[in-house]
Amino acid sequence: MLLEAMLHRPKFNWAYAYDQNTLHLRLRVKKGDAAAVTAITGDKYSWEETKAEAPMRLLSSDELFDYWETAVVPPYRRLRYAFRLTGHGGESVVMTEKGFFDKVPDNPHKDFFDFPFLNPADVFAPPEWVKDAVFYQIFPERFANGDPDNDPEGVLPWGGKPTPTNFFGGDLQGVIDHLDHLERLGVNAIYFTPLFEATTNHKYDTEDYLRVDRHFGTNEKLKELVDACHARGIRVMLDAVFNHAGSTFGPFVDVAEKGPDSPYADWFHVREWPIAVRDGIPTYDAFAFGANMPKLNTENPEVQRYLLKVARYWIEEIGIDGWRLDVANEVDHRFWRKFRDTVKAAKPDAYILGEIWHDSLPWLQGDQFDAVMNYPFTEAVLDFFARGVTEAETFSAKIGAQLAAYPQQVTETAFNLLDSHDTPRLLTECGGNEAALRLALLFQLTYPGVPCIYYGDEVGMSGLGDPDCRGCMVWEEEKQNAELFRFYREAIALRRSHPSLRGAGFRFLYAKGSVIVYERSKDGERIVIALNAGGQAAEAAVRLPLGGGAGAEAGASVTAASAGGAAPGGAAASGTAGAAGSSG
Ligand code: ARE
Ligand code: CA
Repeated sequence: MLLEAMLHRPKFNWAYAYDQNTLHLRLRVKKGDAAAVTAITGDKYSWEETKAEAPMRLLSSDELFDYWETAVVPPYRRLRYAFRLTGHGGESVVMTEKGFFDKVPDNPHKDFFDFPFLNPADVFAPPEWVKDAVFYQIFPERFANGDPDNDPEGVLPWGGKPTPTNFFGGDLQGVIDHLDHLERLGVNAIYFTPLFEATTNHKYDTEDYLRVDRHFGTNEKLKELVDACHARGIRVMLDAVFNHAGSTFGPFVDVAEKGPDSPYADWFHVREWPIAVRDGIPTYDAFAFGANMPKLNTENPEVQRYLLKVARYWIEEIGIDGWRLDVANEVDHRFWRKFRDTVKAAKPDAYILGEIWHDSLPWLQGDQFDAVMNYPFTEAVLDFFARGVTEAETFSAKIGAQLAAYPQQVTETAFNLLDSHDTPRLLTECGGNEAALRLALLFQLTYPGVPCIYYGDEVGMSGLGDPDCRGCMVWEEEKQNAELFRFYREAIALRRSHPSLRGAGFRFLYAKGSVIVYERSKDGERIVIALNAGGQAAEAAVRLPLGGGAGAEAGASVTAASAGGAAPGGAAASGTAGAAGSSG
């Protein structure tokens, strides 16, 4: 076995509290190296009386490594531990914090890893409701125009081509008018991109954090919308743009006018006075190099007080259920810790979702965010199902790496999207191939985490990246893809009616060429799903795990239609075992 490949560190995704009693231990080993792994555990203050061994199971694999995992309930909430690995030839090695041993060292727990104490305050506990949520993302300027009286000047007829600067008059009344559509689709949570007063059509340049944009409605209108949503069991999450303000934000206007003498001079990061833009680069920090988006100094206590008041206001006065944090990774961690404490004090089960496109573990330790927008998931799914640039082996490796990279709680509440207002639409990524879209959607809706559907995808809208993906919602029935809508509705209903499709229990049974077969399980319910992303029908021989007896299996052959044809290339077998048939 390759010792250099073995990795473990206490805390992070390797040894963490899953709940108030349970620790999860994980170990990385070279792929295929270990035949069995055991955790040797005990309490540091009563080693002899408490020592025990726990077999580990294979959690997932990526291209290079296997990840082994076990759950342990320590008798006194403390754990000393090491790992015994056995190779396929029967050779074995013990891995401790101090290195590798041929056998368990004489004074074992001195050299072992230490999880000092399972303190409930440190347990990362994302809101429970999120695990059962299916989100729907709305870009308010483009969803529906319910009130022509509040339209901005120069508003264009609904359905025109979106540009970075044009307006079509969408508003909150339009959303209220179409809640039936959301309910029919089966979603139970909305994510709104920014709603507050701002100059642009996307509203990421906030002018007033305490007022709904006049072209969208009023604070009272938002309250009416939130209440109407709650009455239907739909939760509401808003976008918090706290990394930067807009250049028309009062304090920034003051700074631009008065320079260093402004009482708000320290609210921003001015590198050089006066406020100006030289060769396209502002003299102050901004989002990217956008002069209209000055970065806020979230280390300044006054700025903190102001933004935390904003965070509380929309929860306490308007009743929202969560915050999506824009450009979350460019804001300091200390601010986000205060933000979390404030938000959770106002509403303990509020969902805090950071916008981070890259590895996000530092923000997902329980003291900052509940989840991040899972763009690595997006990329893996699109490459396999939509763009056809990866094979099943690579896809399963990418997903396997993601499962191992985070604590299980993170997997359970990750925000899994296939597109957004910042990316091309799913159908466009699929090159217009609706069967491929259906497969990607099925995977999204049968995967652990929180799926989010971007408005309009369900009726067949397409679009390239920003701004093309921000088209006006298609409401004329004859222009909607009714069959696709039915498929979305059924896929969402399928997820919502099977707990195993929402839980963390996920493993690949097969991944070769264009075919994946995976098992979803929870509390005795098991569902096996086979998807074929290829252009031709394919067959796969799979060992299906049986319920009950350990290791019991049954052979099965799966035939999956191709994604190239009219029929989606999926097949599913549910129950404890048995052959998976073709759904055609
Ligand atoms: C405008 C134009 C664009 C143009 C851009 C260039 O519309 O056509 O390309 O300016 O400056 C908002 C608006 C955008 C607007 C932008 C700037 O919605 O329409 O673009 O403001 O005025 C990175 C960030 C991530 C950010 C994306 C866009 O890390 O935080 O870029 N996303 C949020 C919102 C956006 C919003 C802003 C931030 C600003 O969701 O809608 O833009 O408030 C890789 C990188 C990522 C990168 C990602 C996308 O994967 O790893 O870091 O995200 O690509 O580019
Ligand atoms: Ca309007």
